[in-house]
Amino acid sequence: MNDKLIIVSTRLPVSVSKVDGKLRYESSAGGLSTAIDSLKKSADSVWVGWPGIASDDLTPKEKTEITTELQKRGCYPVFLNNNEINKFYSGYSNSTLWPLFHYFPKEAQYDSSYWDMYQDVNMQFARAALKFATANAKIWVHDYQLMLVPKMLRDINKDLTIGFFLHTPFPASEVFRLIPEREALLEGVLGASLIGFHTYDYVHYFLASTLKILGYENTLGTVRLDNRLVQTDAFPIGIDYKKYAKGSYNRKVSSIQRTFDLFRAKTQVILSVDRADYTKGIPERLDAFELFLDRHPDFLRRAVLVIVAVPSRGDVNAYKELRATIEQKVSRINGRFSTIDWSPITYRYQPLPFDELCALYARADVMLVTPLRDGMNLVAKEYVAARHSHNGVLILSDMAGAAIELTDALLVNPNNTSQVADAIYEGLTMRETDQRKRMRKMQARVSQYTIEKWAQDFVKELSDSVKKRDTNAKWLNQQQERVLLDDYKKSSRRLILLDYDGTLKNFADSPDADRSEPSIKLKKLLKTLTQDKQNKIIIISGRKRTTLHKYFRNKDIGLIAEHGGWVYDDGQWTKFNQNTSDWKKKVKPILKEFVARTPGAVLEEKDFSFAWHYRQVQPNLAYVRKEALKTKLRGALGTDDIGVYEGQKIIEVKSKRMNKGVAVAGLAAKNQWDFILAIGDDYTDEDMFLAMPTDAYTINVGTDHTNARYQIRSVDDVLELLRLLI
Ligand code: GDG
Repeated sequence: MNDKLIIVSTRLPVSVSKVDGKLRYESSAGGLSTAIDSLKKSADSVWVGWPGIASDDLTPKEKTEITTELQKRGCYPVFLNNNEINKFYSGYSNSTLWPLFHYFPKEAQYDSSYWDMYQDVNMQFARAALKFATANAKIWVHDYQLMLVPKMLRDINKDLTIGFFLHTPFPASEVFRLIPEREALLEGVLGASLIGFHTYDYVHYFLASTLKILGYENTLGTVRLDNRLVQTDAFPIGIDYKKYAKGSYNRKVSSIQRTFDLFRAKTQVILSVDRADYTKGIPERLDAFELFLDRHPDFLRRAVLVIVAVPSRGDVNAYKELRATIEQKVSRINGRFSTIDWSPITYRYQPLPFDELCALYARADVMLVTPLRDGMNLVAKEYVAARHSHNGVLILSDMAGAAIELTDALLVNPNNTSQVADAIYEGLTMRETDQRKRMRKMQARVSQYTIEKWAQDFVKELSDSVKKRDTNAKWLNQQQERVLLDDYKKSSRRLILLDYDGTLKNFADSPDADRSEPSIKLKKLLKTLTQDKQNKIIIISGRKRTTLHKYFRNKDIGLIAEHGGWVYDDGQWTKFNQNTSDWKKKVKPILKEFVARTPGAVLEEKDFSFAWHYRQVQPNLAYVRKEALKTKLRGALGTDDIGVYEGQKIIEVKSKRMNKGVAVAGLAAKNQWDFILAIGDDYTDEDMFLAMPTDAYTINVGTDHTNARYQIRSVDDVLELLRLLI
C-alpha cells in the first residue's frame, strides 16, 4: 500500500460559505492543490485545514454536513471561531509574523493573547493531523501560521515523518530575533525532519538563527539535535505551467482581449497584479510610474498602467491604510496626466476572473512585479508562462525569491524609484529580438521546475531524509535491547562503564560542579545497581577527581577522573600521570587570553589538563574563536605529546596518552567479565569503545558517527535502560 500523505495548511483548497442559509462549497484551484493532485497518483492523501467559515455561524448539524462533504473531496476541516480567527490569523500570523518576516518591524504587533491563541490553534491542527497519521504516513505542514505544529506532532509521536515548508521569506537573524517567542518558533519548526524554503538565502538565515538563538550547529545544512537530524534545503516553488500557457489563448481570452483593444488599441500596456499587501510595493511602483511619465512625456497616450489589487486581510489596520495610500496616488497621477478621453492608470480593487487575468498577462508588454519583499512571487512566473508569443518584458524586484531564477528579467531594487522608472522605459523600448531571447530563457526555467516537480521533489527528499536517519544511526532496537537484558541476566561478573555529562546527566550551561550534581533519583539508581554484588560500576569522566568524589561518595562505585588521570578503587585514589608543569606553563597564557577576549568562555584547570568551555559563548563568535584557539595551541605545543581536542562545546588540552581507552583497556582485558556495558556520548568515549572486546555492549548517546555498536537517543533513554537492568 502507498504511504499516506497528510497536507496541513491554514486554508483548505475548498472554501465553505453560507448563502441564504445554505452551505456553498467553492474549490480554489490554487497552485498547491494542483501539485497535491499530481502527488495523489502515488499517495493516498488528505488535506487538513480551515474551511474559511467561522464556526460561530454553524450549527452542530452543519458542521457534520461540512465534514462529510469535505471528506468526499479529500479534506478534513479544522473549525475556527471568530475569536480564534481574529487572534491566531489576523493577530499573531498576519500582524506579528508576516510583517517581521517581510522586514516591516514597525508594523509588527506583540500581544501575548495573540501568542496564546497561536499555540492553541496550532495544537488543534496538530491533533487533527494526528487522526490520519498511520505508521508510514508523511505529514507536510505549510507556512508561517503553523510553525509550532511539527514539534507538537513530534512530542506526541517521535517517529513521525514530518516536513515543513515556509512560503514567505525567512528573515535575517537580526530581524527574526525581535520576535518575543523566537525560541519556541524555531523549536517548533525543528520538530520536522525536513524544512524547505524558496531560496538558499532563507535557508542560510534560518540556520543562522538556530545557531545564534538556540546554539544548534549544522553541517552542510543538516542541524544535529541531541537525538535527531534535521535537514534544511531550498525548493523554489513553481507554477502549473500548462494552465497559464494554455489559459492565455483560449477563445474567451481572445474575446476579452479584443474588447480591451477597443479602448487601448496601439497602446502599450504595463501590468501590475498583486494581493493588496504592503509587502508588494504598490505605492512605490506608482511613484516610479509617475517619475517615468515626468521623464518621458512622449509616452502619454502611448502607454498605460493597469493595476489589479486584490483585497486581502481587510481586518488588519495596515491593510486599510495601504488601500487609502494606493487610491490617493492613483488619483493624483490620473489627476495630473489625464485628458478628457484618456487616463494613464486603470485601477481595479477586486479580484479578476482567471480568464481575464490570463488575457491581461498575454496582452501586457511590460509586467511590473516590484515587491519590497516576497518569498517567491508566482505572478512573475505566471506572466512568463502566459507569453506564448515569447515577447514581453518582465521587470522584477530583486527582493523577490523569483529573482534568483528569473535572471533574464530586468532586475530592480524596488526602493530605487529612479531605477524602476528607467526599467519601465527600457522595457517599453526594448527590441523585439532581445525580448524574445530573454523570455525564452525564462520560459525554459519556469516550464521545467513546475509546481508538480516542486511537490514531488519535496516529498521525495522527505522520504530520503527518513531513510538516511534510519541507515546512518545504529539505534538499539527492541530486539537488541531484549538480547542485552537477557545477557545481563545470565551473567554474573559484569563491568558497567558509564560516562557522566551527556550520558547520565544532561549538560548544564556552565561546567561548575554545583550545576551538574546528580539527582537523588540517579544516585538511587546507581546505588541499586551497585548493591548487586555481581556488578562492577565505574563512572568514567573528564571531570576533576574532587568533583566526582563529591558527586559519588558511595565507596562501591569506581571512579575514573580526568579521562584516566585519576582512578578511585576500594576507597583509594591513584594517580596515573606524568609531570605537566612544562606544557601547562606554555598554554595557560594563551587559554587565558582567549577567555578574556571571548565573553562567556570559561577556563577549567585540572591536574593533568585544561578545558576551555564555550557553551555560553555567542555561537558565531565561539566558532571563530575555537578555530583560532586550536591553531594557536597546536602551534605552541609543536610536536609534544600533548593534544588539542574538541568535545561537546569544549576544547581540551591533555596528554595524548591519557584517554579513556588507555584507562579501561587493562580492566576490560582482564578475563574476569562475562558481560561488559560501556555508555558514553563524547569523543573521549570513542577511545573507550575502541578499547572494548568485540562482544561488549558499547552504546553511544546521540546522532554522531560512532565506534560503538549501538546508539540511543538521550540521557533519559540511558536511565531507562539502566532501570531495565534492575
Ligand atoms: C505567498 C508568498 C509565494 C492574484 N490576483 C489575482 C489572482 N492572483 C493569484 C496569482 C498568484 C497568486 O494569486 C499570488 O501569489 P504570489 O506568489 O504572487 O503571492 P502571495 O499570495 O503573497 O503568496 C509568495 C507564494 O506564497 C507561494 O509560495 O510565492 O511569495 O507571499 O497565483 O495569479 N488570481 C486571479 N485573479 C486575480 O485577480 N484569478
